[in-house]
Amino acid sequence: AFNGTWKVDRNENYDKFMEQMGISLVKRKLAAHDNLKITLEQNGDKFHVMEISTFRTLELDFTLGVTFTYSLADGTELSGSWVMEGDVLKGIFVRKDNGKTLTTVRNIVGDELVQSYSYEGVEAKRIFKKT
Ligand code: MYR
Repeated sequence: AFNGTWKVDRNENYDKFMEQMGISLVKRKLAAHDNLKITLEQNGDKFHVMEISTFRTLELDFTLGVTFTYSLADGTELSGSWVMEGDVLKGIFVRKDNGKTLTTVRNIVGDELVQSYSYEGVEAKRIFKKT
């Protein structure tokens, strides 16, 4: 169900979320219009991800339940993993610089992919449409 290429359509509370993450105003303004496109390819418990935005192009592989490192566009490193709960992907990641936890969920709602983020009490969503 997650397979395909997803292009960000809209954000909810994303600026506040990034602010909580400690991201500067200038970077937040750029990130709000990053034209993020994510391609997901699932094979069993393995995923291949391609991420394209105005910041960068990046490919990575992860396996459900297996910890990996992911760097945000500003260089902040996260370590964590995704698990599947029912039809929902749940990610728990820890920032390497301060040890604080970022949780994220990917959920298919209708024909959209909804990715929710939570960090230090602030929640946001990015909603993607299939291309
Ligand atoms: C992937 O499955 O796409 C790779 C792993 C993603 C890890 C969690 C992403 C959190 C991104 C937070 C972005 C907010 C920037 C302040």
